[in-house]
This record gives sequence, structure tokens and C-alpha cells, in this order.
Amino acid sequence: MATTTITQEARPARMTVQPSRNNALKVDGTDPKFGDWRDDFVRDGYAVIKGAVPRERADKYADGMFSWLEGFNLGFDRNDLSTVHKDKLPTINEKGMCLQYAVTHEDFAWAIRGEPGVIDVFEKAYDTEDLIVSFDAVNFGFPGRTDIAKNVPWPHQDQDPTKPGFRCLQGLVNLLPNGPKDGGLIVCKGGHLLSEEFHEAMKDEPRIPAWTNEWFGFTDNGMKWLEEKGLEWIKICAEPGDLLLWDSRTPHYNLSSETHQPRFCVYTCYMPVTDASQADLLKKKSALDRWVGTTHWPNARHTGSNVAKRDGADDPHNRFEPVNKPVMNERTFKLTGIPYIVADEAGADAVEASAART
Ligand SMILES: O=C(O)CCC(=O)C(=O)O
Ligand SMILES: [Fe+2]
Repeated sequence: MATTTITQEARPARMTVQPSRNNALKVDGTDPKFGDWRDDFVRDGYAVIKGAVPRERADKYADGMFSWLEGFNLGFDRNDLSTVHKDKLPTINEKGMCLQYAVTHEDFAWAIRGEPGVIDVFEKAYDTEDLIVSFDAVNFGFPGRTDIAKNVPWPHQDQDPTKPGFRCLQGLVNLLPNGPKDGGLIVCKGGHLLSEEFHEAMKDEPRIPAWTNEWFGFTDNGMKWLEEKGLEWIKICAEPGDLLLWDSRTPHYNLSSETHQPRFCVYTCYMPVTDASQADLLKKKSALDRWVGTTHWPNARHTGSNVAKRDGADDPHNRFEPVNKPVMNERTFKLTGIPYIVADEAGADAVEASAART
């Protein structure tokens, strides 16, 4: 079994969920003042937590990511940008995302998910320690790529418009210096609070096709609506180790670098385990067993595959397990959701009831 290959320093006993979430962010105009990043987040729909990961460790993770790319032995060399070419790299899409090759379970990705300064932010946001984390994509954004499609703007929300309200806090840990022209996340400041009004006003606008209901793409008319409301698009700048947060309702996308600076990040999204069903947790466990990914939604409703394509065929360099398997401590193992899986039906009912109470 694949799970037995995960090295764990400690495996906690089955977890019981603590019910209180009284101080969880509501992002509906009723939040108190917190005196920290939460005030920015509630107001603007995004926030930056400086140094959530200490610089030294952020540099180590970036180094691990470069080594992972070089480890395919296809000719990519971090010191020679002329080697940035699809023939010399694993498959990375025009948005910089790498979704296969078990990359989401590499040790660097799990170490980032387990960073105390990152977890702490989500514990505060949801007012609970009982969290699960997404097995989301890793971003290797390189400048000047003409060998793959151009990254044209893809402004979107990551949330079903028919399910309004604050439902998902997205995050990414930035790992390389990221200035105004270095590519990266761009957000429509304050757009989260106008989301319901937007969808009401634009309900007759034809929809951009989406592979999941939890995605909404903005048309030119939609973008015009945001502009007429006076909303501003902000390219977020960050240093290695900074955590960027945004509300899934905040319109956003990413830009490619216009300099010689690559942009690397790992997406980190956590949610209360009580928002996931027992079936979700079992699906999540299966994703981990098979070393596949999820979207940013930690409840694993959608799981991915490790089969990347190269020139239309299965990539002969596909990998189905991480090169460096994660070492999980008690905290990261909890984030897999596995300790919250109850074997018997009575236990499953108890967890569902606890979810309903909160
Ligand atoms: O790469 C980014 O900055 C944003 C990616 C994105 O839209 C997402 O993770 O939902
Ligand atoms: Fe997104």
C-alpha cells in the first residue's frame, strides 16, 4: 500500500473535532476588527502575510523545486534560461501550473503545507485546528516562454455563483522574489463583496464554459461591470516565504513574468474538516494513496491524475510517485484528513452531526 511508504514521525490516534468556531471569519460585514491581516482580507478580498515561511526555508524549498525540474534529466539547467523549453522540462501549462508527476506530494510541497506560520493563518481564519489541506498544483512560471501557448488573461472566481457567501480561503506560498513585472497573482480588490450583486446583474450574460461549477470566468462585459464599479486590479508583489491569501469570490488570475525572473509558488488551501463529508475524506485518502492531486478545494471532490501528455501522447517521463516522499509529522498527517475517518457507521454519523452543528 502506498500510504505505508509515507514516512511519519508520529501518527495521531483518531481525531475528534472540536465544535467551537465562533470567531471564524464571516466576510459579510459582521466581522469584528482583528488588528491583523484579517482586517485587510475582509475589506479587500485578499491579504499578504509577510514571512509566513522563514526566508531560509523558503529558499530551500525553491532549491528543491529547481532540483526536481532538473531531476528529469531532460536538459533544464536553472542557471541557463535558454534551457527553458518544453522538451527539457516536465509538462507545465501556460499558467505555470504543473499538475501531474505526483509533484503535489513531493517532500517540498508537504513541508510547505506543514509550515507553522502558514497553518496558523488558516487556523485563525476558521477558528479551528481541525483542518484539511488541498493537494493542489505547483507553479513553475518561467519568463519568455514562446514554446507553449501564451498566458492570456483568465479572470475568474473559484466558487459557484449559486452558492454565495464566504466559502473558501485560497492561498499560495510565494518562493522567489516577485516584483511588479515578475508575473504572479493579480486580484480585483474588493470584488468579493460585490459578487452577489454582480451575478444578479449579469445573470443573462452567456457563461464561459467551465469544467466545474466551482469556477466562473469573467467575460469582457463582466470585466466592464467591475470597471464601472470603480474596482482596481492589483498585481500582488511578494518575497520568498510570503503567504498570499484570497477569497475564492475575489476575481483573480495570474500573469506571466515580463522580466528574467521566474515565479514559483505552491498553492495552499485549507478548510475545516467539518466541511468535508466522510465520503470526501475517503476520496482524499485514496488520492494520497495514489499520489494524485486535487483542486484547491481540500475536500477532494475532484481528484487529478499523474498522466501528463507530451506532444499529444502519454509523457514517457511520467512519474506515479514522488521522488522524495513526504515526511509527515503529527500536524501534517492530520491535514490529510485520514485521522478523521471513522471506520464504522455510528462514527460517521457523529462526524456528520458535528459538521451540521457548526
Ligand atoms: O497562480 C496564481 O497566482 C493564481 C492561480 C489561481 O487562479 C488559483 O489557484 O485559483
Ligand atoms: Fe483561481
